[in-house]
Amino acid sequence: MTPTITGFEASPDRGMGLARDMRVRWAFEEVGQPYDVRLVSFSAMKQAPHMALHPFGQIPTYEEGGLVLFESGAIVLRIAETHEGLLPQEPQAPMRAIGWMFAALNTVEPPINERSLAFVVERDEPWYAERLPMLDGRVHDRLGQLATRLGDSEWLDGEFSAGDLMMVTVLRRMEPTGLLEQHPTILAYIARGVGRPAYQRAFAAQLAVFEASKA
Ligand code: GTB
Repeated sequence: MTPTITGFEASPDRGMGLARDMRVRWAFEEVGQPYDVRLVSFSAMKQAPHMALHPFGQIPTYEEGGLVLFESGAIVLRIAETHEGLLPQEPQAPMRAIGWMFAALNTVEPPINERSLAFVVERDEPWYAERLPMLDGRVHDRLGQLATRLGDSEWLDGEFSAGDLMMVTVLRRMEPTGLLEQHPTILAYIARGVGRPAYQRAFAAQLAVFEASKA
């Protein structure tokens, strides 16, 4: 059974691979699982057929036989648990990799999300300039802590895992801001992630969708 996910019909990131279907595409590519993508418009996302799959009217969703999932973390975990390649084999290592997935989503992504959202919806507001240093500071705190933990390691905990996949996609959200430039360890970590052939295949697939949307 080939799973089907949903993605933006025309991604607002213009093919930069920053939307959350990218992490799911990457996971499929890492484990060699073919997948289908159903593209949805912003209005279709809020209509009954899609809302039945995703209570918040967002992408990505995942359908596999009778199983329907939303939340990119749950979807990547499903892929990781049902295929080899994203969770290490040694005792306790899979749970630590899952812990890093949660860290990416619950500890690193919130300040990154807050910073991104403020730029999108508040940048013309009078308080934005005053608020920005605080938002940047929260991002820098997390990036600095993560860089300290990474040190000279290639990945977060031994071999590449779903934890790294999730973390790299979360960190990439900050690429357009320039904030990453102060964190060479993080930049090198992201470069290792996006240099993986599976990432490149996933990126090309989402870029092709964007290119087609312009035609
Ligand atoms: N917690 C959920 C998950 O991880 O799956 C969050 C899902 C989510 O935020 N989905 C977004 C969405 O559907 C797309 S990824 N938004 C439409 C809506 O809420 O109506 C977020 C995103 C959007 C755009 C960019 N960008 O342009 O750079 C980056 C990320």
